[in-house]
Amino acid sequence: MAFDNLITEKRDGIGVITLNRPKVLNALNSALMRELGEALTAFEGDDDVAVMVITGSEKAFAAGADISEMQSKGFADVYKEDFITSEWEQILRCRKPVIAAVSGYALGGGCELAMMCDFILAADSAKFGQPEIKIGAIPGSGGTQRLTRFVGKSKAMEMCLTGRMMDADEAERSGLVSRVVPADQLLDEAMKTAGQIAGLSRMAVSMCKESVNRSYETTLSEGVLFERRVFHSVFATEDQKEGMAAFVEKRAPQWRNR
Ligand code: CO8
Repeated sequence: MAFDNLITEKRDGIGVITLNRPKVLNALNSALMRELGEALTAFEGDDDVAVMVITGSEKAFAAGADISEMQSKGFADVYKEDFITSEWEQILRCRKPVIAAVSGYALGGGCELAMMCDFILAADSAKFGQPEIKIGAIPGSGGTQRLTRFVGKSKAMEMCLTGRMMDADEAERSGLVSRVVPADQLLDEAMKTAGQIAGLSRMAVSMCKESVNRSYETTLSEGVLFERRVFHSVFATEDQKEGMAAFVEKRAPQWRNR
């Protein structure tokens, strides 16, 4: 796959997508987001890929939606093209896990993009924020909603109302990121974590992802019921038979992804 604004690579069952507009700190313009959607769709349909990693540069994961591209749009333009939902949310349609590996700035749409991934691994240099308020706007792709669920109302409200950035330690303390690693080890750590997941049953991984995500959409009792039904369903898979047999026989499982 050749793109103008991304670099993609496939390695050991992992599809890596590197946002690549370094001159503008990976500002997310519509061309980049269209390409990101295409790359995710291609990896999603590729049997050689089990897990995806989205990353940026050392200085920026992404410094937000491209302000130069947005500045002259009017209400009718953004309303008619339903600016930002469809293309930008392609990531939410992936059934394979998607990991965000964030170094440097993840601001505005960059922070929102990271939060749409299944989890965020952060370099110690990472800085998260929703600074749209400083340019007379508000977050437009889930920032007010997802950030609030990650870090709670008080912190999310302060960040969205002031536009202040959160460093990697605060992000880890607040539950926004799963782990912080030294900047020079970020991609290696992301690949290692992705590799662990890629070595598991794809059926189980996908069903597990679906169950965790359900917790965001429903009540606790409905979510637990959903989980139990999915848990029951794993007993219909060959991988559950294989995984449990391998444990009992003290050998490595041979996943069939069925
Ligand atoms: N859009 C366009 N260009 C940008 C952006 C951006 N978001 N961010 C940085 N750039 C450009 C700069 O204009 C500059 O270009 P040039 O060299 O031609 O002048 C270049 O990148 C380097 O930037 P700086 O010189 O400013 O670098 P600094 O290290 O001094 O500062 C900052 C880095 C703090 C990140 C600063 O660039 C900044 O504040 N950027 C804007 C951050 C921002 O406001 N982001 C929110 C944008 S609005 C948004 O995201 C709405 C989300 C809607 C939904 C999206 C769905 C996913």
